[in-house]
Amino acid sequence: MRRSLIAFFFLASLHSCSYLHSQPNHATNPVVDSDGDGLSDAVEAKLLAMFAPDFMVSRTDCSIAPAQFAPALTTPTVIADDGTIYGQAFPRKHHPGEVELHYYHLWKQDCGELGHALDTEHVSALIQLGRDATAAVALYWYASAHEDTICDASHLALAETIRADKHGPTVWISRGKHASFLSKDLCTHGCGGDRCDQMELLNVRAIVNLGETDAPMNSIAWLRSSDWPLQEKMRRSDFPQARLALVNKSPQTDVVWANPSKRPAQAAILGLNAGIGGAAAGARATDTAVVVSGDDTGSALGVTSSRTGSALSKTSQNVWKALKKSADETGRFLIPNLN
Ligand SMILES: [Ca+2]
Repeated sequence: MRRSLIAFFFLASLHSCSYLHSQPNHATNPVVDSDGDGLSDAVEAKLLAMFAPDFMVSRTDCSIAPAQFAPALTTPTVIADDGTIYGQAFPRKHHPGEVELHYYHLWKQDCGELGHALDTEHVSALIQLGRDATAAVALYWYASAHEDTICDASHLALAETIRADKHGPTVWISRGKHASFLSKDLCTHGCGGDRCDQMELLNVRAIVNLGETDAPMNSIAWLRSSDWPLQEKMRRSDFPQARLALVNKSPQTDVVWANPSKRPAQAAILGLNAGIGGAAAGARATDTAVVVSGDDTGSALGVTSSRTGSALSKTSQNVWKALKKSADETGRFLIPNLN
């Protein structure tokens, strides 16, 4: 699938003479930039195909697969649970030559604890452009997991660390909750309820470019719907400088938490007094989510402390139940917007 997509978009991009251009849609400019962000449609398509992750999903997921939504409707409406991935590509502000790619897996429903209709999840990459499309490399990868909640276990790493600088990484999507993980082992180290079992490679039907929120592509009318937080996720960078600094100051083997400040609160919920943040990292700083082993394990990452991870896994099974119990007793949810 990936090879056929790459071949298609490579041919399409042959007509593009540059990545960035200053006069989009000018009558004399043959390069089309439908969403007006300065990056041609052909280059956006090529980059999205080139770095498309391999998504691992559970064959027992009650929502089946990332869904395709009816483009012309302003309310997100599922056509089919058919493995559609939606992409976004835009230049990184104030960093010429860098592009951010977002890969959204959008689901009919979150069917884990505290489930809800629709589920808006994604992973993203920061790309360094080269002199031509084939020379582009990924610098960092980010995976969202319960983003914007107290259970936020989102994380990021150098692309080289997870061996995904020339192509996409393997991404593990937890069953029912659809949190994204750059390591299968990390799946159970979030904030409860995440399981990555009975996994299989998602057969991606297509990668559909969303464009930008003010200039959708492919006739999509639901980008700004208030039924889900997609607009918010599309409008922000996943790679602010402070977050990249967390990676850059850590050992090159480490995957780090994107929001380490939330880990103490999660530890309290889990009843773990001693730093959930270092769950898989032994004595490493609490910024570290997992340490990639030095042996040749490919994209199946190893961890340095399976003993600690196992203990946390058992504990986390009760987290969603505890949160729900709290909500039942206090009349309000501790986490207002579960992703
Ligand atoms: Ca764009």
